[in-house]
Parts: sequence; C-alpha cells; structure tokens
Amino acid sequence: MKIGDAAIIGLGRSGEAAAELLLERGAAVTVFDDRAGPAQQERAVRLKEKGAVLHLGAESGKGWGGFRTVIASPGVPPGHPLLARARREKVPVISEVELAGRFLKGRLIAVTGTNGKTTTVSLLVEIFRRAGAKAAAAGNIGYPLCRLVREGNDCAVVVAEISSFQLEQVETFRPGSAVFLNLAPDHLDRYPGMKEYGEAKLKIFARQGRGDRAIYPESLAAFVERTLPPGVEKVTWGGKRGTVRFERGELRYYSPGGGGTICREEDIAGRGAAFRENVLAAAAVALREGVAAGDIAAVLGTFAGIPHRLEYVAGAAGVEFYNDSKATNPAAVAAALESFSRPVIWLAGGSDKSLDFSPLGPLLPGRVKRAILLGETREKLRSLAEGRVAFQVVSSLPEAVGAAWQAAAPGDVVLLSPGCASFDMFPDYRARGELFKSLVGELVSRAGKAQRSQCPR
Ligand code: UMA
Repeated sequence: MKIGDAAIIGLGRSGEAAAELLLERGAAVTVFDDRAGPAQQERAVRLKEKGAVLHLGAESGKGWGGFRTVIASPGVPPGHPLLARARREKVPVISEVELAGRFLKGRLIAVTGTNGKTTTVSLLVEIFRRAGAKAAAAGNIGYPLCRLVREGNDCAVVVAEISSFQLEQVETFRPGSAVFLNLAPDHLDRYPGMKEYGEAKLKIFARQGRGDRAIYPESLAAFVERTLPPGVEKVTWGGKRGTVRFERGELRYYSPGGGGTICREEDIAGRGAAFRENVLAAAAVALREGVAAGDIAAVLGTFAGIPHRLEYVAGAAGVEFYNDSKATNPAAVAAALESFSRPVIWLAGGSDKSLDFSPLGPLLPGRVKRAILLGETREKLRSLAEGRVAFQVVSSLPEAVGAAWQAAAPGDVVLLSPGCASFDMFPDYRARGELFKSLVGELVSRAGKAQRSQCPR
C-alpha cells in the first residue's frame, strides 16, 4: 500500500502508532502537535530515533508542505487549522483507523455506539478466544488499530472499538461485521447536534457491501437501515424479532435453521440492564460468525464486566462503593442509577461536552440520597439537583469521596458515575477511576482498623 510522505496531526497514542506503522513501511513522516508537554516530548524522542520529523507546540505547522496524506488523530477536531489547510491544498485527510484498515489482515469486527463499546468488544474477544480463534481487541479501547497492525496482524479476528471521531475521516474502512449499539447525547462540544453525531457513527457501514453484515438492535432498525449499502446482511437483536432475545428467563437465539437457548439469565455473571444489552449484541455477532452457543454461554458465566464500568470496588460498614468512571454521558449515568435498588450517593461532574443533563432529573428523587458534584460541570449539575435531592459541591475527587463517606449509612451505595469526560482534572477516565479506587481502598482500610481497635480483645 503506497501512502507517500505523510503528516500526522496529534501525537497521542494514535499518532505515535500511525507514525511507527508508516515509518516501518518506508514513508517519510512529519508529526505536528499543538502541545509540547512531557507526554508529547517522550513520544517525540522515540519517533525521532526512528526517523520522524517533529514540530511540537509553538513549532506546530512549521515545515508544512509536500504531503501526500494527512492522518488525523481522533482527538483533533475536523476544523483544526492544519486539517483545514490540508483540505484546501487537496491533500487527502484520513483517520488513524482508516490507515490501519488498509493494512489489516484478520477478519474485522467493528463496534460503535455511545455506550457499551468496550464491554461488548471485551466480551466478543473472550468469546472468540474460547471458540479457539486468535482474537484481539483494538481501537478506542486504548490500543490503536495501527499498533495492532504492527504487533498482531496474524490475529484471525480483530474486534475494534470505533468512536465517532475515528469514523469522521474514513474512505475504505470496511468491517466484515459492523455493530451499532446505541445512540444517546454525547460529544456535543464536537458536533453541532445529534444529527451530525449520529451520521458520523453511521459511517461504520458506509463502505460495506455484499458479504458483509450490519448488526444493531431492533429499536434502531429504521435509523440504521435507511443508510445501509445494498447487499449488506441485516442482523438485529432484542425486540420481538431480533436474532437474540431475552425470553422467559433465558437468553434465546433464532436462526433460519432453528434456534435454541444460549443460557439462563441467572447464569450470566455480569449485572445491569446495559450489560444485558451488550450481551445481546455480542451473542448476535458471535453466532453469525459461527461460534457455538456453548462457547458464548461459557464466557457469559464468568465475564463479570470491565474496569471502570459499574465496577464493584469495596465495602465497609455496610456501604458499597462502585466505580463507573467510564460513564461519560447522561445516558450511561441513567443506566447506572437504574441498576441499584438501594439509596445512592452519587459522585458526578467533570469536563463540559455541552450535554443536557435534564433527562436525569426524573431519575434522581427516590434513587439518589445525596449528589456530590465536582468539576467543570458542577454548576450545571447543581441546577439539576436543586429542588430534587440533597447535594453539595466539592472541589476535588478526594474531597468528594470524604464527603460521600460522611453522608453514607449502612445499606447505601457510593457511586462514581460522572456523566462527563475527565479531561478537566485527569488525563483520562482510567486515571479518574484509579484514583477513586485508591481513595476508597484507603478509606476502607482505615474504617477496618477503626473497627478493629474498638473490638474488645
Ligand atoms: N492535539 C492537538 N491539537 C488538538 C487536539 C489534540 O495537537 O486540537 C494533540 C494533543 O496535544 C495530544 C494528542 O493530540 O498530544 C492526543 O491525540 P488524541 O486526543 O487523539 O488521543 P490519543 O492518545 O491518540 O487517544 C485516541 C483516543 N482519544 C480520543 O478520541 C480523544 C482514545 O480514546 C483511544 O483510546 C486512542 O486514540 C487509541 O485508539 C479515548 C477517548 O476518550 C479513550 N475516546 C472518546 C470516548 O470514548 O468518548 C471518543
């Protein structure tokens, strides 16, 4: 595949992986990044050794010219001055996953949607491995697809988590199976509205054709099918006609040749309505890819979920702590709140993506005992909580955890489910979730010691 001299915009994980892939394939690579912080410097050192030219911080944009291809990192918005310049100069702009897709050898299963992508991708990889295939997860999950091409191009199955950002600039990206999980308000700081956000996601199907499969919930059939290219096989789940459904306490599948039971609902290890939806998606994909129902059942019996997604952290004095740091939009918070029947002390807030929190309003009374609000969106969330539930505004996550512990009584749940991205205070949602877990760990061990010191000897 000939790429020619390339410019890469953004030196994060995707930018570095794209640069390494191109350098390995003999292209001349120039990388631009608006920042020149320690993370960028570290990557720059590694890339310089391999022959890349770098322009960081105030230098970004210098040395521009002569490029045959421009690769945009997902976090770089389409209106970025260098991307605009490339388009003016008629240089093709592609995303990092488009680049990777041109070299990828294994069967590509791509998963998009607002929520549940990481869980579905992780479930699918486990299922394929259980069925004996060499399978790997890549993409938005944190392992760039370009890196997988370099390190694991012998995988028979690649399950890629694909965000709307990564789909903005695709031309030939063609998954054998493309999955659209759901659509809820998110990233409205990047898109003018839901229409544009939804359209970016629908691009996952754009290059599919005969022999490929589009997989989505029955509830999204009308939305998805209006854009599907001719010849693509349609596979749905849920509703009354989906190929996989929960019925009478069982996970059932239906196919032209018959159907059967995958497993009993009570034998599924993961919890919550959102998880069940991801189970339907993963089972629908896996069955169509030829995996036996028994292999799916075996994985569902042990796979309890992924870190930072409704993750049980610890319990002390009858209070349970859950880390849902990955809940970065209101729909994800709604799913989390709905999965508890006990009073919830809700830790929320983070960086502002211009999202409307008002749909959460009716869910709060009766569920949320106290809201503890922090981050850039704390004032927006204050308006949501006011008149509905008790709340307090704090200035840091350690303060929020302390306040939650003060307010908690035996039987309560303390839930970090921010409904916002983390970038106002953390490098990413993982760092936020890890800090939460370590704060809870300290608190629980202090609580344990206090309890022991009160015990009569
Ligand atoms: N940068 C600029 N100018 C800009 C914006 C960014 O120069 O205008 C530079 C930054 O200074 C930084 C670099 O670009 O050095 C960061 O690039 P990036 O934001 O694309 O981050 P990566 O490290 O490459 O991570 C990306 C995804 N990030 C985003 O989409 C924001 C990661 O998803 C993904 O795991 C990774 O590629 C590997 O594929 C994270 C994410 O938040 C988890 N995704 C969003 C979400 O899930 O909601 C879509």
